[in-house]
Amino acid sequence: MKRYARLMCGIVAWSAVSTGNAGGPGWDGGGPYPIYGRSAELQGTRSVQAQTLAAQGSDWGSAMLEWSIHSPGPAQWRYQYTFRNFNPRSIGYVTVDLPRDAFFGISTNFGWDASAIQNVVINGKNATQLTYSLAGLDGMETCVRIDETVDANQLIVYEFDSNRAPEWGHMFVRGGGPPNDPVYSNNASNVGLGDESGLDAIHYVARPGRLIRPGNMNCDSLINTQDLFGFITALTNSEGYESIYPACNLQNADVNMDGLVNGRDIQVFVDILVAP
Ligand SMILES: [Ca+2]
Ligand SMILES: [Ca+2]
Repeated sequence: MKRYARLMCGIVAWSAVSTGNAGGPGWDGGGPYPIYGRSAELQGTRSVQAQTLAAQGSDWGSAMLEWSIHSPGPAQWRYQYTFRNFNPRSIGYVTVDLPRDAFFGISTNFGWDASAIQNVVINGKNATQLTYSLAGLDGMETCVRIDETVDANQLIVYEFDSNRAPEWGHMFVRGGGPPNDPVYSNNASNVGLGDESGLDAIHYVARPGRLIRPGNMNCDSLINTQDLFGFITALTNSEGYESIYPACNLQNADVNMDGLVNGRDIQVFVDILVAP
């Protein structure tokens, strides 16, 4: 629980606004995609790239995404995203790129962790996640269609609960006109999912991250001797661990739950393997 407490103490008012690609911790701006999988700030803002809006025939030049995340209890997070300065109905879809471990199976027969995004509310009204897909930079995407017109302040507020703490990832926004607009009314799986080339991506957004499951170092469904190598690597070379297991969570090595990954976890890890 110390880890949880520390997370809550880490709330900072943080703002990083830029045009074009927004930077973030660990990203030097090089390459097409930033680095993901690091703990993200619980509050922050991002500008939305103007090119996207121009391409969609709308005016998103000053559009802004703002997020605020709080944790009502252990392993519970409420995510709130506020879109500002969008014209009414100019957002057709919002897509969240989720980590690989939110997705199970193979492409033709898959499932997902329904607890990763649930209890979806848009502008105070219950909404439904429309589609999941094995896509995205981190493994899968989930999409919601924005049926609500914006309120008097031209805000769109997208909220949901998740079993996952925030990590850096990205979201996609897609334009949409009136209901008979072919872009807006088309199938979400065709138009709602993100364009990885980045014109409609908002980089370095705090979004639900990887599940924490202490002791499971290789991200399969088991905790067993197959996790030994990952555990040792996590303790001795954390960067090496993250490059070998990019979809896994280094914090899974914190098996004694004291918030640290170090030698104090070894005996507990051995105990778990002997009596899982
Ligand atoms: Ca495992
Ligand atoms: Ca520990």
